[in-house]
Amino acid sequence: MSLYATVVTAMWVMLPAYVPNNAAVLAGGGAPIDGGRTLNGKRVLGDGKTYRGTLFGVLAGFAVAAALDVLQLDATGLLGVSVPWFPFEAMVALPAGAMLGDILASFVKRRTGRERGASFPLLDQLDFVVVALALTALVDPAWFGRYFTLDVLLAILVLTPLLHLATNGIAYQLGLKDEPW
Ligand code: CTP
Ligand code: K
Ligand code: MG
Repeated sequence: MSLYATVVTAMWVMLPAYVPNNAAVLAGGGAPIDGGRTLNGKRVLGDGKTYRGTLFGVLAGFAVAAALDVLQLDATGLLGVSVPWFPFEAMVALPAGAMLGDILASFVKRRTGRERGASFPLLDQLDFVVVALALTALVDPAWFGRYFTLDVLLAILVLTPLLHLATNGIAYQLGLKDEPW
């Protein structure tokens, strides 16, 4: 695959996992998932992980995957790259895995003494990617193997932190997010 095709495939296939974090920021507020409970004196997850944000994030990622499926044939012609078509399993696993990864990262942050909103370089930028990929590989290994080739995985690992920092920086500038990470 050319570098162009690799990058286009990587971004297309990851969009349903990229959108949930940003959608959750817009929908945040409401009851925290941990119900305010603590573990060794620290919140289990913290007020930054809510039912509303999680549900909205997963639904937004699902909707994006569905929309991309509608555009798939046109995009393939327009971009000159045979972009992936998302099966139902991937439409759920990519956004649900992304939200789960973000939640697990907050668990790790609280256990390591970081307050809500504190940054944890690399974990912040890759938590959602790792779990989104793992869950997708679990529910549809054949589809995963077809599109997540080694070059695509490498492009995802390099481009995701940059994209994540850029979108969060924009959300911070717009006043939607409290911190730029
Ligand atoms: N959010 C949410 N539910 C989620 C994830 C995010 O409601 N599952 C919302 C919250 O309003 C959160 C905001 O999106 O404050 C930003 O998300 P994030 O940066 O992941 O949370 P933080 O507040 O920074 O908390 P943490 O330190 O636990 O990451
Ligand atoms: K986060
Ligand atoms: Mg944060």
